[in-house]
Amino acid sequence: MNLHAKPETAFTRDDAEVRRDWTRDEAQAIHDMPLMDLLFRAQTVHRRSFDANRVQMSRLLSIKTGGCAEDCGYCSQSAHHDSGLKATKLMEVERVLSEARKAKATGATRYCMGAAWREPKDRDMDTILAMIEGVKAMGMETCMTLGMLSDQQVVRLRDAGLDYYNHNVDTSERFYPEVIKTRTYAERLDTLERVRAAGMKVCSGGIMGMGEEPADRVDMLVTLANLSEHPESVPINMLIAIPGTPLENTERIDPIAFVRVIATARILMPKSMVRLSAGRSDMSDEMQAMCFFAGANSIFCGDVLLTADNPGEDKDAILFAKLGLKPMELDSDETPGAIPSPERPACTKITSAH
Ligand code: SAM
Ligand code: DTB
Ligand code: SF4
Repeated sequence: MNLHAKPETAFTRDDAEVRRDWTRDEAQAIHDMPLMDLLFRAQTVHRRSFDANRVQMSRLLSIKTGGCAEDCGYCSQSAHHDSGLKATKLMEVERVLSEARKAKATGATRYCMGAAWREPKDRDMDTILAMIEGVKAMGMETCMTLGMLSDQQVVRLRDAGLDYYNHNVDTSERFYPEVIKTRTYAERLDTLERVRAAGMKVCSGGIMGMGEEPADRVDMLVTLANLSEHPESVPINMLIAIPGTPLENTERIDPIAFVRVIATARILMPKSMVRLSAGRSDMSDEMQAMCFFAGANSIFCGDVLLTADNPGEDKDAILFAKLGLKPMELDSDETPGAIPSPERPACTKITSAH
């Protein structure tokens, strides 16, 4: 037996290409590879396009919380579930800008504003546009997630300078109706195409651990990888099981199964930012380190996501120091918009922790 043999399955010619013709069998075979081969291949793909020690930092703000008409089974903000969350009105522009200023001071390079809407009402659009213009003027990238959009709304958001629109497919087409009944998968894809056609960058991913099968995770990634262009940003969330929602008692996804999804996303979409999104508060340092090794290169920083907990600056600073990770800065060639700055911590008060 040759102990030094290279695992043939770990290398393919195609890994340098951005492909949009993945078959589900190919993707499933990648997902199911021996873990060491999968991680090695994902890391190899990752290093072709990115500095493997840099992580992009985004910050979230809920600009309109709760009372949402949709029935997404995971969500604390749906009016269909009793999560105990207090609904709020759309935030005032000045308050959003003051939060954005703080986020920038802690190093976030992208500011993501989320509203618990099925779709925005036209009467709210002027306020939304003022938020985009204000955040952009601070020199951060802007991202919004407002639900479905009409053609007219897409154009107004783009003209105000919105860089990214987040709209997740969430899971496979097959599993989707088990989680959400008030809108269809096709409606979700329509909005994504509308955003893309208007020339904005797309942020789209999903949630792992909602009771789906591994095949559903693969199908979701194939859907994203075969869109007309790959989403520039692919958030992979781990379900935060929220009391009062239909998914509150769902069994947690196995950490290695989650890492497989990250690695498969990296290989299928080699030039996209893969964001290790919701659920980090329930992940060990080791699990997060494996996710970064598998090709995740973006996180949400700060101690709150939209309504749920996130590790916060101090914990992330310690993790980054342990792993030797550094935040990405804007205006780099490294990503759709980020190069490393040598020393500056992002969203972090870097402490030395070994
Ligand atoms: N209402 C908009 C929409 O649904 O597109 C925007 C906000 S929504 C909260 C954004 C995304 O957050 C969802 O698509 C889902 O993927 C993720 N999310 C929401 N609740 C979550 C939870 N409990 N755990 C993990 N991810 C969650
Ligand atoms: C995404 O995929 N994850 C973020 C962002 N897009 C908008 C939201 C996570 C929400 C987690 C649950 C909460 O905070 O309520
Ligand atoms: Fe509403 Fe978005 Fe929550 Fe669904 S995920 S209930 S659309 S806020």
